[in-house]
Amino acid sequence: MSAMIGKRGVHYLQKLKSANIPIAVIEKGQNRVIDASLTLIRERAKLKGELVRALGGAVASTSLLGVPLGHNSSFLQGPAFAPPRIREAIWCGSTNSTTEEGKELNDPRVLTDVGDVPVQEIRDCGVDDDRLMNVITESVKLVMEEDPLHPLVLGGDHSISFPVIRAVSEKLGGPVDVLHLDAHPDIYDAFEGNKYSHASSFARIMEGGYARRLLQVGIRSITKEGREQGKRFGVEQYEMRTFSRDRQFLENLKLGEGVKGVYISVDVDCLDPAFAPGVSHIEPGGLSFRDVLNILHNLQADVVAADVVEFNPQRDTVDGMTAMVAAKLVRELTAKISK
Ligand SMILES: [Mn+2]
Repeated sequence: MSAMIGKRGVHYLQKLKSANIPIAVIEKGQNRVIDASLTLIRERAKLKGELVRALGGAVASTSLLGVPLGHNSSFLQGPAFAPPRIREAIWCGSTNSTTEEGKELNDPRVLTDVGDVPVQEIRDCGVDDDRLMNVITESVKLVMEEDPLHPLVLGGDHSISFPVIRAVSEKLGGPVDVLHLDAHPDIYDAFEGNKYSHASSFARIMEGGYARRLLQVGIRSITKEGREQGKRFGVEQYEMRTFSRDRQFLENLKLGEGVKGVYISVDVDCLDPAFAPGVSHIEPGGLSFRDVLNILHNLQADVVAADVVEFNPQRDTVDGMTAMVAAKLVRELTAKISK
């Protein structure tokens, strides 16, 4: 057990316990840290909500929320360091602030940022993943509370899509359709004994009834269990080996009719590593960046929220190519959400 905790990163619960601090004192402290964390997100979301409402005219406005969590990864933990790198690349002077279809990102009615959920501080005081996932869900709901803000979450590893999609579904009062771009189906019942693993998030989402349809696109690393779980939950899995055949359909999707909206989850490793080498699980044979943009640009849907996950800065090229790729995904998703 301690070896597993070590592998999942800095976690001080064992240390706190061995220091003979009474459990009641630890719990009281944890509650106060969680309260402070939620206050931070609530107040930042209120600030950005007031700003957007003061400017007027926005029906839906994208707001970035960073979730720097990497300890539910099965291989490397670098995605915890992604949010600041993505933000930096969004505003990189080498490009301009206009999306391909003409949205202005420097207009706060299009894009604001409510900062990061303080994942490290929450874990440092020994909070377990059940509660951490609840804090992430509550944080997303706090952003959605500030109409017209819509969350675009910066991961972090893919484990965060479960608490985020749970929040979106619960807040909207019903399931959403989910478009999931990934090399992997992330639908193991549990991975290495961890039900919150980044390889299990979509099992939790389907069990919870948070998604009506789940379309997985870009799949090219899938086991027998991945296919069986896909069948069990009625997942529409589109594998890369048949992409040339499926392309016409996938580049003209219409989703979300009869449900509360559409959620898009983009694992950066959906892309071929030639386009995005800075990921933990390099899997050749993936989508081109233009394939992904065609799917997103032509999608007919009310996109209510999204995430971009699994960018690992520790594996990026020295000139930060994958950071720019992740940032452009965020930019184009912002355009898709904002109205
Ligand atoms: Mn993946």
